Amino acid sequence: MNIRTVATTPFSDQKPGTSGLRKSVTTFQQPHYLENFVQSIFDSLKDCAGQTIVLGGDGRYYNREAIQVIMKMAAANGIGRILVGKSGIMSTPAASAIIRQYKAYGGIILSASHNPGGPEGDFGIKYNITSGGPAPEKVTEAIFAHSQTIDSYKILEAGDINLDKLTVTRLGEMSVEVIDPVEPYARLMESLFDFDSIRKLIKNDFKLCVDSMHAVTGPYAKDIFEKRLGASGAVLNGEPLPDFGGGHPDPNLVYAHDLVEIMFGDNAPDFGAASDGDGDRNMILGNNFFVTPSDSLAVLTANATLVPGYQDGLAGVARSMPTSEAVDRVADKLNIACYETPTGWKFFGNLLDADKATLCGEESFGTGSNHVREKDGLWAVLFWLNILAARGESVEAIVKDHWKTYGRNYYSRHDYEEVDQERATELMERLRSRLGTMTGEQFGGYEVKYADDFSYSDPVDGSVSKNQGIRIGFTDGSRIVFRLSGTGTKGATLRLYVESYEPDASKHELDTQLALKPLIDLAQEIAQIKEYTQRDQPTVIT
Ligand code: VG1
Ligand code: CO
Repeated sequence: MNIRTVATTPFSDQKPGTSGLRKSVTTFQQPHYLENFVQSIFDSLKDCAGQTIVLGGDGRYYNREAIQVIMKMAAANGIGRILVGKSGIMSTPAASAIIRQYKAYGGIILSASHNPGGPEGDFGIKYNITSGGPAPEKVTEAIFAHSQTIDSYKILEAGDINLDKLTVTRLGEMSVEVIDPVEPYARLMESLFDFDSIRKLIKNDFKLCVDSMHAVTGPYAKDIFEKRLGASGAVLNGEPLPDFGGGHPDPNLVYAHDLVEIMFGDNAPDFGAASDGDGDRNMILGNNFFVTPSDSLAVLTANATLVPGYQDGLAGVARSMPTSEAVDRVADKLNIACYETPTGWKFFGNLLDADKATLCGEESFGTGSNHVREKDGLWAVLFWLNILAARGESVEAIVKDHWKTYGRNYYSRHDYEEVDQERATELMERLRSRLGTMTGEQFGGYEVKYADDFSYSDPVDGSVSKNQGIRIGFTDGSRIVFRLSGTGTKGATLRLYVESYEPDASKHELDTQLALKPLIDLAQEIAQIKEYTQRDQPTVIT
């Protein structure tokens, strides 16, 4: 076995963000860049010698090359076995499921999720722990610390492995198994949902359309919706492409335009959904109807006992801080706990492991449960289909009925992408400096009830995460939240989250942007967004 030790020097920018290390492909293509980070992962793992690691990615440009490098480095670092997805493909939730099913030590997932791909696009890498979940902050901090002192990495000199055949081979002493990344995931889904009733629903002329956006869910969606559930032709853009067909694999109303055109056109199907680059996000649409992710979490929670995998009820729910409080009202009624965590799925891991929460969600089109430790796009689609089959009503009717029962949380997120980093930081600093004196302050009809920079104490391990976003809450229950993205790769992205609560059912039909206009104007006044970002309009409104 020929292990080469290669001398290297640190890169200062290898600090993982909200979800792993994300950079442009060209950054990753610099000599030693990928290798330094991978070696830092292995160096920060204790007792990983001889263990099993799961490996795969969303199929974006540079996926295959990176996989070959990582496998050779794993072999040189004493890993016992690698389970790699066929063609290098593995969705994020499937990787989480496979880590758990095979009792692997951990996993390495190659994805920049919803960021564009291709030679000019982005690439990313994240490490998942034994539970199947994203590495918690103490692990990502250790990886970063190693990356800042690294002086060499180890790699096996060997030929490439054929990723396109299901085989078991060796790289040095390490076993390499190329596995089917779809089957174990599809079986898990069959164990949670009532496939028979969904199949019947589809047979009864219920039409659905699932947009995989030329990203990782294509093979999963074809297997589950077309093959197992009989919805032939339901999958749109189902071929994973290295550049996602030039698109932006972000399932929202702006980027999932193919689906939006179909669902808001004449003779629209009954149900539509889209997923992102790595398959952990979902957007749910009815015929001419958009379900906000925050409402989706609330509806799934309220209807969970209709689904076999959750028929005994939920231990609790959790949502990220900027996610609307719609689910809080359901938890209240069900008399179960509701946790508020910082943005990013890694903060749900402890709550799921400790069985404090069963369902979790984020406003950014992420929903999931304790079946894995990642958010799960197709799981959410199946959950909705199961509810639709059980209730026999339309998506719109179910959501409107939900509002009638719980009131409606009008909710929107405005993103200002690629703004100047320094100015965005200044905007946040200025807001931060005003927080101490804001409580009780009156802005037009709004009185500030609290203003803080969100800090989270994990109820399981006691770890504290500070500076997680600025919240300004008003006495009428409405809120505005500001934070800077931790996944962007160009300049800064400012996110403004706006929410108001309307209990009166006669006022549930307003256009969201109109209903929220007074608060959006107020956010502008308080944060001077236009002045700082030098933009008149947000880049994306969801
Ligand atoms: C965004 C979302 C966050 C999500 C994260 C990773 O982070 O807001 O809710 O967990 O992306 O999702 P940020 O820091 O840019 O706001 V994914 O599907 O990109 O792995
Ligand atoms: Co994603």
